Amino acid sequence: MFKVGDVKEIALDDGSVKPLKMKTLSLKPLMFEIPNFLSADECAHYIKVAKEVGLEESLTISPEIALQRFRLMDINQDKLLSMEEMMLTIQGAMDVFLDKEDVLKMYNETNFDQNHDGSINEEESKQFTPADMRTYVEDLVKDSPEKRSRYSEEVWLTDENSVEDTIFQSLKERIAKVTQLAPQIIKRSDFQVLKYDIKGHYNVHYDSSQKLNIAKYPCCKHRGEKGCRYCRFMTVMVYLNDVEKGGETAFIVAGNETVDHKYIFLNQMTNVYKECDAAMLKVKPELGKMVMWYNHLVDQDTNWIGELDENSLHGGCGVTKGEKWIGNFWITVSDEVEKDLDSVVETTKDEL
Ligand SMILES: [Ca+2]
Ligand SMILES: [Ca+2]
Repeated sequence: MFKVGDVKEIALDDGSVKPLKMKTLSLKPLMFEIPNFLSADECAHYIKVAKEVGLEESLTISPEIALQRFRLMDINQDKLLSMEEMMLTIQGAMDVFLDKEDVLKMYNETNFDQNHDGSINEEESKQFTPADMRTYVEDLVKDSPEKRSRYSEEVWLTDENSVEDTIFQSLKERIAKVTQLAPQIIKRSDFQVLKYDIKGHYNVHYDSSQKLNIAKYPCCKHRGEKGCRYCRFMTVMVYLNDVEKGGETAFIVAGNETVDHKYIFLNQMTNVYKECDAAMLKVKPELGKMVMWYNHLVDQDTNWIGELDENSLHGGCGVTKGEKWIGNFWITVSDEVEKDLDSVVETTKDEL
């Protein structure tokens, strides 16, 4: 069994002199770190390739969807929207995290709060539509990207643009070795390189989907299919540089017995840009270091991907000095458990 703080040595059969040292960071979610998983040259390689292929701004929610899911969050049902309720309304619809000063400024600049009492009544809410609010908020985040749920640039490195890349192919073998998963599973997973500038961050989220949504989303998404859910059994993240300040990966409920989503939402705990220090577990970026964790529990019957591990909720804290580069390997499995398991059994045989 694993114990937090334990270090296990993993010898690589690729001619490396030193074995890797895998340390257990958490049991909920099950999570490990391996320093020097990539060499400085390998890190530089991925940054160079990412720049060559070209990074694009990471997308957040589209304006159309923001309007579709717009709900006034009158949580105490007094038919008045308080300042906090307005903050949650904008967060819920637009993935933008305003503070009280921002809301007050919006009221002042738009005459939304006509009677100037700091809250919005039914009459006032009719004058200022969700579309008006969206336009205002979109303008605001242009100058204040730290208020968005996510601020980064990204590029996918796939077999199509990197099949000739022997460094990339050997990384996959190394990942197969440390995760003890079949190379076939690693091979069909996606690798993404991300760059965070100053104020770059990613508020708290899950990397995978709940399995209980299986009726609504019956298939496992592998790049872009519509109507499927994410089946990212594990996340393997590598830090490609040393960050001067900030940019920790924060697991806000690691090790907690229960995860109270309502409490987390109402207290804006998902905003790691502001609340990074409150996280239960923080991993500092370090050139070449890898962290990996299970996004899902293991199903007792199939011994394979089970329900989402609610403790895997995490985010990337704000970069306050320098820039941050990471690579994310999302280990995606399928609903064809037998097929996935067959390939694992084959690997295990090889090792015997
Ligand atoms: Ca209210
Ligand atoms: Ca008012």
